[in-house]
Amino acid sequence: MNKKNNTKCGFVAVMGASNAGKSTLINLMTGENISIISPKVQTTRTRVLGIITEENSQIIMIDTPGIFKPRKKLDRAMVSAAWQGMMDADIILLLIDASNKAINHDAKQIIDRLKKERELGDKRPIWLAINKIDKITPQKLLELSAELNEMLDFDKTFMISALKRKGIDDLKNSLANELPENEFIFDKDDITDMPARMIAAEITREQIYLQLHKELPYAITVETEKWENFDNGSIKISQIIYVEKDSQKAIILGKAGTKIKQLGERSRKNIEKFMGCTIHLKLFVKVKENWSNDPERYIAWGLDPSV
Ligand SMILES: Nc1nc2c(ncn2[C@@H]2O[C@H](COP(=O)(O)OP(=O)(O)OP(=O)(O)O)[C@@H](O)[C@H]2O)c(=O)[nH]1
Ligand SMILES: [Mg+2]
Repeated sequence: MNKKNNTKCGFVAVMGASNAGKSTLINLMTGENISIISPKVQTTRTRVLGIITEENSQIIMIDTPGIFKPRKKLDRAMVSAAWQGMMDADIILLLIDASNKAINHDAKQIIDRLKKERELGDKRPIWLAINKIDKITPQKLLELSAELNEMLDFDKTFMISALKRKGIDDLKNSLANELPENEFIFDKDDITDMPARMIAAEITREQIYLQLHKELPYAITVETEKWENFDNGSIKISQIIYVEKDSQKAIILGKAGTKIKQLGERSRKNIEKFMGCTIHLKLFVKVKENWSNDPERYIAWGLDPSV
């Protein structure tokens, strides 16, 4: 009798405080920039899947918004999406930023919640990955690892640098081994379930995070309004940047429209890299005072407006 090749497939939720490097890790593992990255906190706003398919295994990484103390409605929806990601996973991977002076409050909150889940009988593996090891000494790293393992008895501990690509193969192989035996859920060529028009909007939002200062990135959201494919293979994309006030619109436009031009050029180049074709990108700025309370904006992003 012919034995069928057993395949393994499952979800890994990457949890962590804002800025721990969750999106950097997932992009590195999938080999594509599917989740946007910035040095600012609260970059990821919704659940993003990164799919890694190798011969017999399909690891579906769930990139989650960082956990932080929510103040506004959007914050609550983001944090809720992160916990939902955790509930959906077969393996929970907690990412800790080793470059922080001490284990921060948000990381402690996550550890407390995971501990509670375990006490309630949750048997799923909880793994620890200490990230940004390029920024600390081996001595400090060992101390941090011991401290974290004292707080929660992690099933496995990894020491990695997502930026410098250290320790990633070991983590990936271990995840693939631990996954349950299942048929593949996604096609082997899929890298994410996020529609291209949403990724294109995220790429523009990434530029806003990178090029505009202070609180402004938190006052905007970007949506792709139109997407036209042409016979010559190029794509015309129109996007709306929603802001809350006229003064914010003025900052995004810049003097004589210089800022929005710069944003549009960088975003276009990155969308071209991602899509592998010529992109014509048009950006519009709209003032919508209450966009962060508008259920439509949440639904567009797969967030729950009712939390
Ligand atoms: N030095 C160093 N920096 C890193 C490493 N991994 C990520 N970073 C940086 O940390 C910052 C935050 O990275 P992100 O991947 O956006 O972090 P995140 O956890 O997804 O953040 P949120 O989406 O805001 O929750 C970026 O500036 C990254 O370049 C690492 O291993 N070493
Ligand atoms: Mg992120």
